[in-house]
Amino acid sequence: MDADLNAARRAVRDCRSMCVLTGAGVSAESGVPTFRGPGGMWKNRDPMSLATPEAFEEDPKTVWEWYQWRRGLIRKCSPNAGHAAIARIEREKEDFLLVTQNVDGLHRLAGSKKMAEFHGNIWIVRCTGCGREEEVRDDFPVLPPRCPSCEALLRPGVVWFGEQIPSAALSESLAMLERCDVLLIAGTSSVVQPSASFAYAVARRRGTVIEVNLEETPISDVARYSFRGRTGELLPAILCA
Ligand code: BJW
Ligand code: ZN
Repeated sequence: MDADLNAARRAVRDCRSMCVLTGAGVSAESGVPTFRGPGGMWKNRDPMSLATPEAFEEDPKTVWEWYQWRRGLIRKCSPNAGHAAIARIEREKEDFLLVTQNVDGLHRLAGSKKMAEFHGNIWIVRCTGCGREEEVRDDFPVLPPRCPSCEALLRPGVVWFGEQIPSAALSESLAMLERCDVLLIAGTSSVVQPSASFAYAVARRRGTVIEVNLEETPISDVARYSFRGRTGELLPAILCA
């Protein structure tokens, strides 16, 4: 383990081009619930009735109640040592991209700038009628909220199952996967596509894949170094050597 930790640290230290992919586990120590696994939000909820365009069409109020509840939780959370370590390594690398599946905005609060928000952002709302987008931090007094310009329903600016990844985030990420020396994957169950395929793309061309997760995942065997533990401890250990 220690030898691997040193080797992973060296790989990070010596690389020119680095990509980091994060998931809900990175925000867990900040108090943001994950989706799957113990304590995950989907233990007693059906993802298909909350995170699909069909669910929103059928019952926008229930979907918005879930998002308003999550927005309330996230508002009280602050970035942790894992977010901070990722923000710090960005400043040391010539070529860097953080791809986050998280919609909570905590990476930005920690200081990350070179970032692709792969599944959108929970603070952005978009009009289903005129397409107008804006950042709204406050609670909506009435659910589901409606557009002040055209009265159509507003929706959260996140990516639901069956929807496309935002095109700029996708193209930036795919280009990075072609050239990065190191891909660090942290706190994701690696079951949601297309981000679950990142590890294979980099391993195929012999780039170094490093994983940090409490548990084994479908990509653990693909990673050159796969560490079991908390991102709040392991990310500073790997990135801030
Ligand atoms: C810790 C920790 C600690 C905890 N320290 N670790 C190819 C094959 C099959 C299906 C598909 C396919 N291509 C596309 C699909 C369909 C679908 C998909 O992938 N389905 C699979 C589930 C089967 N994908 C899509 O629809 C995507 N769109 C797309 O591909 O468009 C083109 C297309 C469409 C349709 C067909 C084909 C092509 C869009 C995916 C959108 C995902 N949206 C969600 C919810 C919306 C955002 C929100 O409300 O927040 O995004 S789903 C949910 O899962 C959320 C997350 O971002 C995402 C990933 O979850 P994540 O981050 O991995 O969290 P968890 O909870 O799963 O895991 C946490 C991990 O952390 C665990 O492993 C813990 O152990 C660990 N952990 N604490 C270290 N302290
Ligand atoms: Zn509108």
